[in-house]
Amino acid sequence: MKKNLFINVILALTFICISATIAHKTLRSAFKKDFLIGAAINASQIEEKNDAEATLLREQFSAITPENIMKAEVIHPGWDRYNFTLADKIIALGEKNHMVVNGHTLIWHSQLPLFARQIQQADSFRTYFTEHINTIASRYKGKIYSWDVVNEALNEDGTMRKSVFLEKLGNDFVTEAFRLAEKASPGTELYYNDYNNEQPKKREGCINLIKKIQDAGVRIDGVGIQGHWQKGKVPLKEIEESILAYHALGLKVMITELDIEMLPRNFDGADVANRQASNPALNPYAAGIPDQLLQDQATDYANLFKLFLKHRDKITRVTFWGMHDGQSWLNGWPIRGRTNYPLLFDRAFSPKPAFHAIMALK
Ligand code: 9MR
Repeated sequence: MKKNLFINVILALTFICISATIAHKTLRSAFKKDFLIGAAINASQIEEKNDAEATLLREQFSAITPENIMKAEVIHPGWDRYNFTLADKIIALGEKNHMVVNGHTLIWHSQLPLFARQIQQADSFRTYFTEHINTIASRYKGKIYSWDVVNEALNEDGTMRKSVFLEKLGNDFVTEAFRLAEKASPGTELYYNDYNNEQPKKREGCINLIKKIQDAGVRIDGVGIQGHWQKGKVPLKEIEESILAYHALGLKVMITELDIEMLPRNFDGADVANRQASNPALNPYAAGIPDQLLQDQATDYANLFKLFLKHRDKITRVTFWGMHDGQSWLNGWPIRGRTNYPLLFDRAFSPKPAFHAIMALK
């Protein structure tokens, strides 16, 4: 009897040890008690065309954001025409893999379909705006965890960006968008998302925008700091100040599009309209990147995650803008055809030093 008990205790202890080891092999389990770990995924990843990518996604990530297929030009290409095929598929993928889906994005000045850009009359534009939000948000009511309701409405100095939305609908369009989204999809979390909104001037503008929504009695649940940063230049102080400032407004904070870029460029931020001319000198690691640089990147990532863990009561999700280096938008922006290394997994889907540095914090 005693011998059996002893064997059972040993078996139980072995099981606990093995489980603990397994638990710390993936990002989603290591950070389970802290925040969701997300990835932006493209059409082929939504359709699970590649088995190794599908496994990587399922094992490592607990949240997904469609990189492009919920943007206006894809999901709403004509006045009365919607294309929900891939959007429906990402919702189904999320359910299957127990990953929350963040909708990206209802209102953005970029990637608008031609018909929307050509609307002349302000009242027709308002009808477009209303129908767009109503139709899409209500379709995914009860199915989608959160929406980036408005994306990138601010300039670097904190003033409102001169977009077609501002021009046709006036200053209140952001508040209006949140009001419509809340009505169409009451149970969904609603976020404002931007890049560089950790920088003091833009942060100030972002705070004013959020207060305006709140003062109108409209719900906003969180703010996304995109997090397109560059190696050796991650603004840790500004990021911490921003986490505290947004949290003080009663909001959840998310890092929504994280990557740490390894190649040179001559400006900060992530405005997709900014581009640089191609030049081989600006693509130095096409044949491979020195290990030292990957170690430096790992240090940047570790410092960032130390900060995120310190504020784990305020941060609800950290999403990478892509799963692996081969997929990153930074291979094509701001200069086309480069070889960049911004994420935690390499082109063969293997973990990089940055992955190990983050996991070592747990
Ligand atoms: O990663 C996206 C890329 O594939 C698209 O070509 C680009 C076009 O606008 O948008 C990229 O994603 C952007 C995101 O939607 C909003 N923040 C900046 C991201 C990087 O440009």
